[in-house]
Amino acid sequence: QRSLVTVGEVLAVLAAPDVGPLTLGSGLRLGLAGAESNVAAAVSRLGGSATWIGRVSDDALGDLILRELRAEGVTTVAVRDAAPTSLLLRERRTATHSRTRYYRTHTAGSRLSIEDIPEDLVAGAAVLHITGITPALGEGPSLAVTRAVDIAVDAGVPVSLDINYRSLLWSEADARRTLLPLLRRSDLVFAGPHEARLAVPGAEEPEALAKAICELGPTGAVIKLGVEGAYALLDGQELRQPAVPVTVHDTVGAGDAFAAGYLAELLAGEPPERRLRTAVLLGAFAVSTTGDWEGLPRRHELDLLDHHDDI
Ligand code: CKP
Ligand code: MG
Repeated sequence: QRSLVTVGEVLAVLAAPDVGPLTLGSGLRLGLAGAESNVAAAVSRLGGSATWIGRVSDDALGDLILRELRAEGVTTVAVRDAAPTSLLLRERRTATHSRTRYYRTHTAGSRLSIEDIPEDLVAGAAVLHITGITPALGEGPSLAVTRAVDIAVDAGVPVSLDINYRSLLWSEADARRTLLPLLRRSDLVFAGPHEARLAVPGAEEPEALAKAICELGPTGAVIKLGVEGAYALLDGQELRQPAVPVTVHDTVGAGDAFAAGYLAELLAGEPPERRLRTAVLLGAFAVSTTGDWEGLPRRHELDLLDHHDDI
């Protein structure tokens, strides 16, 4: 099977296990995160082939990142860099309010460059998946993503874009300016309503947002609606998929899980209805488990959330 190829940065997460302000001597749990690697790992767990391209630090954290991705069956195409791994600090300030801080400047991932993108690999991909996070990391990563899209478009490889707007990294105006040219050349776009409005201001409802996105070039737009499921416009065909009801534990990573569910079924040659169904199922796994991606299912576990009365 040809691979899903993605380009991004893996961060080390330092998550406070306790509620309240950080104190001297309080513990921090080490984890890994990153939208693109989340997608790659999730696709791999569903039996799809996934390849992650990026820069990782030349130290223990870099080793950990590569080891974990490889353990998940993801092919890694990584440049080792003397700069450190980016950090994401997650504080549980109150029981219901978490605070996130990035430490991701002058880091290995943010030094990604055009030369790090192997042409053959992208040209031979089943799909190139990119997100709005990598271009927000700086000029080098932004050019690298553009280069990957250039190669994909020239080779006829479909491009999938998750807008993934991060207000901590850049302004909406900067995001729009950089992401619109990428969106126009994408085939498939994933967005929450707010992210979609960022790309196509003026439209409000999911139907209008998807239509406006497709008028810019993509043949598919999938609007993620959280507890209301998803709305998709795919080759002019409208599809609606209700969410799977679960107890929400932690919503971070839900969007990546959703995209991965959709893309894994696309790689497997499944029809749109099935892609959307698996997408919302993966979103449900992500929100009802701890961690951004660790709780995502293997393919044989997919029906777990469908049959919760089973003993
Ligand atoms: O849109 P999502 O909640 O699915 O994305 C979560 C990821 O890469 C998370 O793993 C985090 O590290 C990040 O997005 C990010 O850079 O914000
Ligand atoms: Mg997202």
